[in-house]
Amino acid sequence: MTLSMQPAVSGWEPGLSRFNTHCSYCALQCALKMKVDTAQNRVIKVWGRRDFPTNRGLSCVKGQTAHQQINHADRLTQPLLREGKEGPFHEVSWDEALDFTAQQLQEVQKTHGADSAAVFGGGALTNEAVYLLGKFARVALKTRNIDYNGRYCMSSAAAAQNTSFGVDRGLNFPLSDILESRCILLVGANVAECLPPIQVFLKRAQKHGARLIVADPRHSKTSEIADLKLMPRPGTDSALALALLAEVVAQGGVDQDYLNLRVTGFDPVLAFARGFDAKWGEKITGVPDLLISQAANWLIRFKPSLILTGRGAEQHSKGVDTVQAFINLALALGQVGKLGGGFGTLTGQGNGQGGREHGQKADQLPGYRLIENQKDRETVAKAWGIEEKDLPRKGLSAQEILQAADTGAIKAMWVVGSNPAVSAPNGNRMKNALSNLSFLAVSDFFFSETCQAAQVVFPATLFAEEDGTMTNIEGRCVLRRAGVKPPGQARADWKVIVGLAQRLGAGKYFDFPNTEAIFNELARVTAGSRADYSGMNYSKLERNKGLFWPCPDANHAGTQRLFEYAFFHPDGKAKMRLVENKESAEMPDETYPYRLTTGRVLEHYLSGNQTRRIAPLMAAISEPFVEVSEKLSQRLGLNPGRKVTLETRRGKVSLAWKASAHQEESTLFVPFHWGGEKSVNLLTQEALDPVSRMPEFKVCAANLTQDGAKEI
Ligand SMILES: Nc1nc2c(c(=O)[nH]1)N[C@H]1C(S)=C(S)[C@@H](COP(=O)(O)OP(=O)(O)OC[C@H]3O[C@@H](n4cnc5c(=O)[nH]c(N)nc54)[C@H](O)[C@@H]3O)O[C@H]1N2
Ligand SMILES: Nc1nc2c(c(=O)[nH]1)N[C@H]1C(S)=C(S)[C@@H](COP(=O)(O)OP(=O)(O)OC[C@H]3O[C@@H](n4cnc5c(=O)[nH]c(N)nc54)[C@H](O)[C@@H]3O)O[C@H]1N2
Ligand code: SF4
Ligand SMILES: [Mo]
Repeated sequence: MTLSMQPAVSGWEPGLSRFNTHCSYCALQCALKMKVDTAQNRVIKVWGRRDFPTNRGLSCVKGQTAHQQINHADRLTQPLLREGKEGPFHEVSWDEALDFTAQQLQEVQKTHGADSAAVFGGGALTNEAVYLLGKFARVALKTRNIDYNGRYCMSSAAAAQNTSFGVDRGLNFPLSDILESRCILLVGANVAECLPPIQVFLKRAQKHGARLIVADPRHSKTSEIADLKLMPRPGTDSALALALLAEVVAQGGVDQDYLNLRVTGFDPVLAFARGFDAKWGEKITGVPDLLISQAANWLIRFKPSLILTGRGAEQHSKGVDTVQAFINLALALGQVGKLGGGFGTLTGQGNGQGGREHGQKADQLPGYRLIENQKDRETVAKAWGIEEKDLPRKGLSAQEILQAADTGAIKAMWVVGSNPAVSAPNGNRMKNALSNLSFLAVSDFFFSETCQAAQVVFPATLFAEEDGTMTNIEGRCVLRRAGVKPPGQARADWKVIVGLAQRLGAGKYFDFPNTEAIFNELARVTAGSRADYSGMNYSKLERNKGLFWPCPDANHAGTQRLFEYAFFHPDGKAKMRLVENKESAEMPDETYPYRLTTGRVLEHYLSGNQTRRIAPLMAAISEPFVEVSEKLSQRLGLNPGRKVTLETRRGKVSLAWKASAHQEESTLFVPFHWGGEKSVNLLTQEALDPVSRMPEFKVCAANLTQDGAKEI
């Protein structure tokens, strides 16, 4: 069973306490209640909270077992340090680890310049940690090079939404608005496994008569409930969007009144679309033209119609253009800003949304302010009490930071809440990049593959061990309360940031007694920005089951729906931008005839450093596999008992395989939650989107051969 609904909790028992929290994993941030055996400091039961509107009592198998991380035997409980980068790690005191790290960072910067030190953050960190990490990089470390793993995640969608809407909030409406939709097109999103409670919302919408269209080259668990399945070849979604728009135009589905009132730039986009049709779409995508016409027809007829994209559409070297093409479609249909209709992107990480709002992205300052905008620089510098000229400028993106480590331009790095040794593309090169650094520090609560390349490891606290806020898939900021004590010497990320800032001589800018004080500063600094949190505080968040931004003053109830009346551009209108269809960076050829794509399974989370340690999750799936279409497996005569070798221009991996009855024939799919020899990122490529700098995780040319005598 993937989802469970637990009974409401009542009563009080001696020796036990309860606390409200949110799940440690994905962007839904399901509200959970945990029961604690206080003497043992152990969570003994977990419930999904029925009173919370995003999950309504639901939680998935990861949330139900998230507490098993808390007392896990593998937890890091003491800072680790080693001589050089090869020797054994020793447990050391916090002072020793922090002193050593500060000294290493300073030495590298003295010799190679301020920007030779980099910070690599993550979308699982709280808003408080993210805000402080961005401030730390610019004010204490004085480097321009800070970026985070969200670059691998939401960056293409964020860039396209900014262009069209003037702002980027994954969903610009509360999740429950899905229940109002009459037609939903999901592109490259497997919500049944990745955001399971949304599957329940989709089913409920279908019960009310909504049609669900799923575009995915695989027969995913999500497409099982689809009313219409489109199976584009990986990397062809922009062509699908263009063909759909051409059909909407041809079928008279353009809402001209809406465009005249609310949109600019539509004439050239519609004129361009007239040069295409469903037949052309079929040629590029492999989706039968009749299905493309039918999908367009449903989007026109069954309104409100809603288009949602996931990483399948976005993690491409043309991800921004692809998302843009779907936004153009949603605007042409006249749906964005209407209840139950429009466009949205399904954010992935627990704080993927807040993670990019508050300053750990190379080009942004808190509140989505831009680091290259003079007025934004002045506002933030003033709020921080520094000179504008001392604020570093835009730095490198995540993948470019790793590339710079490989070439030697970056010499020292602090990774906080990411495991790029597993999750970055072109893994062999990334391993070199990490070991090439003269100094690497990693903050994590479990020893990760990235820790293996570190000289210092800081033991972090888990979600249930420290207060902090997260901003979920809807743009709702929620407060997570601590309910258990951290093990050993484990310390919250924000405290480590403060400790290092003090040692770098910037302590006065980092004088915070607790996370609430950090949040209050964050709220003040974002006043007047696009992601305005200035009307939020901890008690208000708790009373209101979270608050949607912008929330610009103490009496403001937060903004659930962003585009009801206006978009965020100065003229209040949305913009269409003409995008042409492009090929993927690597197309299949004779040597590499298939399209390798990658993604997720329900039971594991991202690089797997957390979920590969949880027994029930490992019992469900312990190994990666390659999913092959039944037709292809028959054509190649694959033997069910034997492994296969998957090869691309960057490497080879030997894997178990399974056949999928319905799957686009050229598609090979591998989940990426494993490191070492089984890591599919040994095969993926570094082609980056020119705007978002997103790597092309979702398609590269590959070959597949049967292994010799190796039994599974
Ligand atoms: N169980 C679980 N849940 C998670 C996560 C996890 O690791 N595990 N991670 C979280 C995070 S950070 C994220 S970003 C989200 C991601 O959530 P999703 O975007 O839903 O996840 P993926 O599995 O990466 O990709 C979704 C689908 O895209 C399809 N796909 C692949 N290539 C293409 C293509 O070229 N075009 C189209 N149309 N589809 C394609 C895949 O077959 C897959 O079914 O999930 C979040 N939730
Ligand atoms: N091939 C392929 N690769 C991909 C993707 C794909 O679809 N295909 N998807 C990409 C996407 S969408 C994403 S989001 C990235 C994610 O990739 P990663 O950044 O590697 O994600 P995680 O595995 O969550 O890594 C987080 C690490 O930090 C730790 N951690 C979690 N929370 C905290 C915290 O609060 N503090 C500290 N200090 N540590 C913490 C965890 O234990 C874990 O080791 O992967 C990307 N890589
Ligand atoms: S992993 Fe996501 S869907 Fe599952 S319980 Fe946690 S927040 Fe909810
Ligand atoms: Mo992600």
